Amino acid sequence: MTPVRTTCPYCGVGCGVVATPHERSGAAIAGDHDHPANHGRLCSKGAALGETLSLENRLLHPEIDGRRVSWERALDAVAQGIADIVARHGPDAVAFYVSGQLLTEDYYAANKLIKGFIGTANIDTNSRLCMASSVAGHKRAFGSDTVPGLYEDFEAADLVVLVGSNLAWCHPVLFQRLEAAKHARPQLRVVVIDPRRTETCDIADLHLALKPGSDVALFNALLAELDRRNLRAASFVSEHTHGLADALAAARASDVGLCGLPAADVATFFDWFAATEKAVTLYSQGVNQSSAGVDKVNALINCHLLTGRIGRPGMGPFSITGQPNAMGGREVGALANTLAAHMEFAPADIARVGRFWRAARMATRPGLKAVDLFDAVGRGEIKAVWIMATNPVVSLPNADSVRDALGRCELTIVSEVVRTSDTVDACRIRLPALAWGEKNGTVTNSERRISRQRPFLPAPGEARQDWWIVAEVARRLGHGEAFAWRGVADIFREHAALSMFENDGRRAFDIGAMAGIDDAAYDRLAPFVWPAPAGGDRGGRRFFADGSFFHADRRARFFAVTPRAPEHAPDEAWPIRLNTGRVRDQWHTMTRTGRAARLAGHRPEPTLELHPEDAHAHGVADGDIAEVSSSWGRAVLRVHVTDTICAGEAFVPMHWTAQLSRAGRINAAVNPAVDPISGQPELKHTPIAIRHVNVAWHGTILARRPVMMPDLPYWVRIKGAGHHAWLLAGDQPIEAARRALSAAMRATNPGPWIEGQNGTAAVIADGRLEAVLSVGSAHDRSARDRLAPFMALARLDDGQRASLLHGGAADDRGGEICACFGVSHAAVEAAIAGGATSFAEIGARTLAGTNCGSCRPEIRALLRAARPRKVA
Ligand SMILES: Nc1nc2c(c(=O)[nH]1)N[C@H]1C(S)=C(S)[C@@H](COP(=O)(O)OP(=O)(O)OC[C@H]3O[C@@H](n4cnc5c(=O)[nH]c(N)nc54)[C@H](O)[C@@H]3O)O[C@H]1N2
Ligand SMILES: Nc1nc2c(c(=O)[nH]1)N[C@H]1C(S)=C(S)[C@@H](COP(=O)(O)OP(=O)(O)OC[C@H]3O[C@@H](n4cnc5c(=O)[nH]c(N)nc54)[C@H](O)[C@@H]3O)O[C@H]1N2
Ligand code: SF4
Ligand SMILES: [Mo]
Repeated sequence: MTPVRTTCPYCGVGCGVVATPHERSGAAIAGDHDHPANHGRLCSKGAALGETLSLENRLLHPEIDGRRVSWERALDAVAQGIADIVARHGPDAVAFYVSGQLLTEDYYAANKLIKGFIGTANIDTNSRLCMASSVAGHKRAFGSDTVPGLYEDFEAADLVVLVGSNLAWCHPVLFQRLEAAKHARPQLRVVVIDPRRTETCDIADLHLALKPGSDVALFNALLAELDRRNLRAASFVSEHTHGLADALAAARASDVGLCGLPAADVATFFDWFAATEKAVTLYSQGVNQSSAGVDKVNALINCHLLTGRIGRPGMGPFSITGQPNAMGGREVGALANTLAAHMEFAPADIARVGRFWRAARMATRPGLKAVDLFDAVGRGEIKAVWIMATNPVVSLPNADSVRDALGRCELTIVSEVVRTSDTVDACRIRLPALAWGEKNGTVTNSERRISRQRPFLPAPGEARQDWWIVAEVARRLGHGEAFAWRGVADIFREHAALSMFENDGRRAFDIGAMAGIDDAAYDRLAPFVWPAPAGGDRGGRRFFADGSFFHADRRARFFAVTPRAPEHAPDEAWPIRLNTGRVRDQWHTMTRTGRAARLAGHRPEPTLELHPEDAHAHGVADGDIAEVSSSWGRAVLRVHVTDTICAGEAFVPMHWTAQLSRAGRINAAVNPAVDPISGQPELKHTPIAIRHVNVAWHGTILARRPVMMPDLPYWVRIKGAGHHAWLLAGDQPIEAARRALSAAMRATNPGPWIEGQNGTAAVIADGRLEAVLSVGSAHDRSARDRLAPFMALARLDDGQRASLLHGGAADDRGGEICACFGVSHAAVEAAIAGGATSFAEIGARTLAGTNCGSCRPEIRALLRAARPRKVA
């Protein structure tokens, strides 16, 4: 089959992928050497894309109330339901909740329907949880939501400051580019500003583990210090900016002591920043997901404006985006408070967009932002909600209230690729969408580069692309003409035409050059960076080097910002600060990465990371089960004790859902405080209490077919190669538990139950291992690794059967490090003990780190630990 060039559906790096399909639901995946974002590299998640394409748990037909219906019926029900609610309660009783994982064309269609034809701006996107503070900060400073720089600026810089970014795990290919640049030019310094010592710190020359939420105080102090040292770019500031005096006064008044950092480290950071013209400040969710998120953004932009370090090679503030099309969503204006093509809810813009769309009923004011939107659903003010390509029952804060709100809502519609998810399960009308590899369109990455996602697999079942579903509903609502696109190229041209419509250089986003391309050119479209105005230069330029900003007077704004503590402070009842985020090999709510067995080894469970002092104080040890609770809800997790976080703080990954765990869905406990300007939730900071959960036993199950877990305080389901695995723990007596688990396992994996030694028992039918259980009073981390090879055998011979049932515990391999080749910590450590001193030698002995490279930071940490003074 012919290889197809497309773009990775995960992070905002936007790597080019070459996919070569080999069967209905399979493809060989490689990095695209010609794509400027990755030059052929892929991280562990990208490299495993081929394993996520199966049709298992795909939603393949429309459903109403759990029953399969025709598209006609489903679309009629959606359209009639919306029309009816608008007639009875007005357009504001309808809402869409969409996603940065929609393609630009899908996104454009959804936004056009609700804002131009249903007549409400009650559409928000999961970018509210992700980029809203950056958007607002950009607009305050620049007058437009514009990322000034390009990826090559990291490579050209002499100082890269990473603020609230775990780049090594969340944008691994950019991390690798930065690492390579640092290797080539050792004078390139890296500073990491993060309360946790993450894998990203591995290449850092300095790590500032500041107090959570204190970034404004740090950047205020930097601003004051830069000014004190006369580093003001005098003519740039006087000719192209406003507001420095106020910003400086606020900066001088704020106290860097709030950051709780060693004075010498702060001084080093300031010295480096002061001395380095080519400085990039890259920032992510440690900045955005905060009740002071917008102020954090402006605090760091202030420093770049003061020094005039913006828009030139190797310098500038750089907001790195999370989702593959977070930027596309901003371009089509799908946030509740923006209009399409970088326009706002100003009367002239409303009229302009309405004119361009020939809108039947144009929204005239901003709609509700995500957290408020679901509150309004809960209060019954919003009576119809249509969710597309996002899983809010897992990803919104105070998530149980989101689920309850959906349960009470009159009309709940979800467009999804999976048949079951925490959100799908809560919605009545389910519409099957095309997934990555099937859908067709464009995405924009963090450096404003627009790339094609191209289909390489046939559409499965009755699934249709999101834009088509929207257009069919629009047609039924009587707006067929405005949605009469024949395909995605039509939508892209319309989007491009709107970007240049009455623009005259007033709006940064202009891809007018694309308004007239034909279908063939769209199909061939090579990745390009905007702006790309009609007839203009399409060189993919940076913004703002010339000092021309997008406020009416063309000047940038300094913002006076004052440190503000997170909205909810820890107290006696909730003494620990909960921070949340990501792990290397999982993507969000795991509906796709959770299908790949090779991505399950690195972090198989939802963990609560705790500092040793706090673990001790709470009577919990590594491997124990603990409950996290807050004013909002609770979760139950596996304890991991580590000194990578500070005392008083805890970290839990956001990924686990009710599908994959008993109670690992951490957002049930996360507070719904938001930034007052951006409405972005404070996902990095919730006061919590921790309680040791007493369990009598720990167990591991591997089974060919899914097992319905009995009621237990803790279980987590893990994808294995050709089987499912569960890690569990319970409080009933161990013998009672064995009986209950045996019954549950045999219900779906029938066959004789055979008891072995050391707590092992198995279902073996016709010589094949169908399911196996291992239980004991202690947590046995190695059980899954010991049992998995037996599941891979077609038949057990006598020796294999004896070693399965009577073998002792295996050595603990310390968890997996390399996802591509399944290499454990223990194997890498053995290679180091055997004399390997470099990546190359470890790779030669174990293969670890020789494919995608995502595990290199962890390998290097082991090398460092073995030879403290020698850096790999
Ligand atoms: N593997 C993987 N990669 C992903 C994703 C994924 O799900 N999995 N998701 C993608 C998406 S949508 C996004 S938005 C990005 C997110 O990418 P990142 O923002 O890099 O990831 P996070 O882990 O959410 O948070 C980053 C860091 O912020 C730190 N932090 C917490 N509080 C503060 C604070 O007050 N100040 C500072 N300075 N730092 C703080 C946390 O300790 C954490 O290490 O990742 C993208 N890439
Ligand atoms: N505690 C905590 N919570 C967080 C965060 C955090 O750091 N901490 N981060 C927040 C951030 S930055 C983000 S971006 C969000 C992400 O949170 P979500 O957007 O809720 O997470 P995903 O799992 O990516 O959800 C995407 C859904 O769309 C489906 N899907 C995939 N492709 C398509 C398609 O083409 N069409 C349709 N219709 N459906 C599709 C997938 O199956 C999946 O169910 O989580 C936020 N929540
Ligand atoms: S860094 Fe990884 S997840 Fe991000 S786009 Fe590239 S391959 Fe995909
Ligand atoms: Mo995100």
